[in-house]
Formats: sequence, structure tokens, C-alpha cells
Amino acid sequence: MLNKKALSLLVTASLGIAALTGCGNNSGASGDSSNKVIKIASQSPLSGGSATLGDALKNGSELALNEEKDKFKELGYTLQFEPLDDQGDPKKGVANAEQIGSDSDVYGIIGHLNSGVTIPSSEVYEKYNIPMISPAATATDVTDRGLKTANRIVARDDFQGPAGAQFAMETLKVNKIFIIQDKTAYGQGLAENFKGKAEELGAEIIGEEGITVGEKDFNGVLSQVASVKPDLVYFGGLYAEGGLLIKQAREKGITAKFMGGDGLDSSSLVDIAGDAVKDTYITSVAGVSTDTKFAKNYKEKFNKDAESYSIYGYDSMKVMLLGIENAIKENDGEIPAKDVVAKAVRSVSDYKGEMTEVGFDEKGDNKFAKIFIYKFAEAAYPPKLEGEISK
Ligand code: ABU
Repeated sequence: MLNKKALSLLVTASLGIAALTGCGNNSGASGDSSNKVIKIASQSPLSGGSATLGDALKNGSELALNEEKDKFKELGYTLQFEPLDDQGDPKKGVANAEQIGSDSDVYGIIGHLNSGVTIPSSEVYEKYNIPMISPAATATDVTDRGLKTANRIVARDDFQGPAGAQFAMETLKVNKIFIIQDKTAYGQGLAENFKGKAEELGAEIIGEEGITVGEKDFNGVLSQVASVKPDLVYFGGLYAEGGLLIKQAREKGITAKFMGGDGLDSSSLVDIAGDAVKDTYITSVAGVSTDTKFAKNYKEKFNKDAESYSIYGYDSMKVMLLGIENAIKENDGEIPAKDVVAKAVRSVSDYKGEMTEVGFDEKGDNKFAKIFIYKFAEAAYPPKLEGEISK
């Protein structure tokens, strides 16, 4: 028996229409005129201060999509990847999201890296019913707004922050803590979640300061740190500012331990901080992917080593395409409307990936997400794994 898609192709052929290319919605722009096009976009910073992580996310996604092309061809669809640079800027992310929404062939988005870009951009995806899976954004608001289309495969900052505080208090045995954060949705939220748990466990928060993304000279805030002599400086923010903070702190003679979150989980932290990175602790939502088949394929394709979010970009894309495949199969071989595709993506419950299992809860959070604790024992990446925490 012919499925709906095969039947429609037969009707098209009998009408003598040679090719569908250029006919608008899902029209086979790939050059393979018998296949409809499904585009998956990615959004991440490919330029600017967090481009190392944004590029990793994009590359991992691309690798996964390429692996799935043949399977989708069998189903009658041509997969296309559309990577966009959100520059880590909420305005650019929203403008790109509108562009994505106006393209009827886009059925999914992998991204973003930055929570502060994810949050406003995901409102646009919701308007167009396009499912989004973030491999990296950890702020609680990414999924707490009840959007049907916003999902992520990594842990939330109300898991990451307290896990860091517990490690700092119980393993590092610090007491006096100075908190610095970058005033973004991510940095501020992570720092607040860290502080709440640290205080509950008896920490004395002896200073709190905000810095600005893009800032390069931290003499002012570090003078305050030096004057109060904390046991630990906790930083909520990304590697570009974090690396400079660590380097300048050591140059100033500050000997306090340093700790931060997954925004520091990058080879660029080591490049920026150099030897000063030694004895820095981080929590991350990303496990180590070195010595895997994935890491080998990644290096072969992109001529660079995988970073923290590379494999999460890969698993996010695989989950997206699994949801879309399920939607096509449940609709007799035809890709259904985007709101139905979004439901199928949210329904993925037992994906076993290269790095993580994925099953979304009713908010779009991954039930299997974990927190990892690392120490930069040397000026080298990846750092040494100290522990792993599941919910
Ligand atoms: N979670 C790491 C990337 C930073 C963010 O969530 O904004």
C-alpha cells in the first residue's frame, strides 16, 4: 500500500511536473528533486567572546546531521544544516530566530549556548512552533516559562550551583567566599544558586561584585578581593572573563582557590589564564568525550579537538532528528505540521546517546542530566574529573 507521501509524488508525476525545486514550502531545494527538504538550524556564537564553545556546539550538531542524511533519504527527505552566528547577543539571536521562523523548511533548532540569548529567542521559536534543543544553556528560565518548544539536554543551574557549593564546603572545606558574576541570565543565576546552598552549609559570603561581559581589566574587583582575603573566589560567567580574572588574580598575589561553572569548561580558559589556571575547580554539565569514536570523527572532520559542548551538540541533533523521524513515521511517511513535530521531539523519552541519555520531562528538561566536577591540576584541557553527580 502506498503511503501519503508516495501517493503525492505519483500524482505530481502524473501531472507532468518535472521538478519541485523552488516551489516554496518543502520543495526539494537540495538538487534531489524527488526529496523534500528538512532544514535544522543551529544558533550559537561563532564570533566574539564565547565562540570556542559556540563553534563546538555547531560542529557537533553538523557531524550528527551528516550521519543521519542517508536514513532520511530513505524516508524521502533531504536534510540540510543551517548554522547561524548569534554572536552571544540576544538581539542578534532574536533577529536570526525571526529569519528561521520565516523559512517554512526549518523544523528544528539546535542552540543556543548562552542562556541570555536562548530565553528571548525561544519566545520566537514558540510563536512559529519550531522545537529547540539547547546543548548548553543552563539558566532555570530556559525551561521554567512553560514553552512547548524549548528543551535542553544539560542540567539546570539550580542543580549545578548547589552541587558546586556542596563540593566547595564539604570537599575543599572553604569558609569565606567572594562571589563575582557577569550579570547575565546565566552568570547571575548560577552565582545565586551557588550562594544559597553555600550559606545553607555555613559559608560566610564576604563580598559580591558584578563585572561586564567584554571587560578586560579586573584590577578594581580584585583589589576588593585582596583586601578581604577569601578562601574561595566563585565566578559565575564564561571563560573569556573567567580566564582573565584568574590570571590577574594570581598576578596580584591572590592565593584563594577559584571555582566556577560550565562556562569555564573550555580549552580557551587555559589559553587565556595560562599556568594561573592550576588549582581552579569547575562544575560542568558536560562529561569528557576524549578517547571516543565521536572525538576521533570530530578531529578528522574539523581538524581540532572536541570541546565540552561538541558532543552535546551531537546528541542534541540526534535527539531532534529522532523526534522528527518518529513524527514522520506516525504520520504515514509525511512530515506533519510543526506543532506536531514539536510534540514528537518533547516526547523523546529514552534516547541513549554518545554522551548522555535523554528523556524530556514536562518542562523540556532532561531527566538524565548530570553534573561533573573538575580540577585544572595542570594548564591543560580537559581538566581532571573529580566526581559525577546524578539527580
Ligand atoms: N551554560 C553555559 C553557557 C552559558 C549559559 O548558559 O549562558
